Amino acid sequence: MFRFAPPRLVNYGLRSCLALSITYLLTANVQAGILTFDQAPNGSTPTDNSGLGINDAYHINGVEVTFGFDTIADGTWTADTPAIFEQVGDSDSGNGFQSYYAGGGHDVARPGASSSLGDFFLRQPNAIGAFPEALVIDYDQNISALSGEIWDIDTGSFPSYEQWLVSAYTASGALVDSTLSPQGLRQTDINSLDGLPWTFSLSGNGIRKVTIEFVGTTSIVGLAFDNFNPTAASAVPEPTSFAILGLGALSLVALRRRRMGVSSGTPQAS
Ligand SMILES: [Ca+2]
Ligand SMILES: [Ca+2]
Ligand SMILES: [Ca+2]
Ligand SMILES: [Ca+2]
Repeated sequence: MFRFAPPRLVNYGLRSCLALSITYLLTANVQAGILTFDQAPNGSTPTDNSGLGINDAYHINGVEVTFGFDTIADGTWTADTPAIFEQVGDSDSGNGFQSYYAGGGHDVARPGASSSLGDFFLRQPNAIGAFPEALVIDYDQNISALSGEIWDIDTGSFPSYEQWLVSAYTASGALVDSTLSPQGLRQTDINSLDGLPWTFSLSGNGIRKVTIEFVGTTSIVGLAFDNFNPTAASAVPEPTSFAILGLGALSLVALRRRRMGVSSGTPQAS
């Protein structure tokens, strides 16, 4: 014989389910945070070709993170010049890259690109040409992983090429991890990264600073930086996992209800 469980037990089950859902949503929100640069740190829409103040921190994934270019060759990675918000698809002379496969304009993803530039990305402070020392990314606390995208690593002056070195350091300047991009191919080469992202990821203990240095050979250089996950997490549950989690919680409630019905209403064999 089946009996409804007392309301208190049902409430407990629903509360557990709700708590699990809220925990999931909070966790997913934290893990999935990505800086698209489609908004300034204060939430406003950036202005094309304007600077991101070197002390204007984005607050994301529980950390504060700032961006700026190091132009002074003094042996220290110190941001001294603002990175620039570049508007995707605008036609002025301030831009981040040439979009050969998107029709020859600037700052537009190649049709079919798996990632999106959205409305804005960050670029170098000067026009396309000689590159500063590095883009420097500073954290207010230690983190253990990060990922991001550098777009359009190619070259308009083959056999010279664009290439980037991304490095992570501790607060005391010890190298934690680094990764080297591919060398840029002719942008007319279908296998080049013209209008496409190269995704990097770094991990290790005590990361407090990240640098992106130009290590290529061409003198016609632009950096297009976007979709930065400052504290990349490896295990972001999929919506299907959430559905399974929800089903599991509901099954638990049903099981408890059934047990309650059995123990209180049906004689047990012994
Ligand atoms: Ca963007
Ligand atoms: Ca310096
Ligand atoms: Ca522009
Ligand atoms: Ca290009």
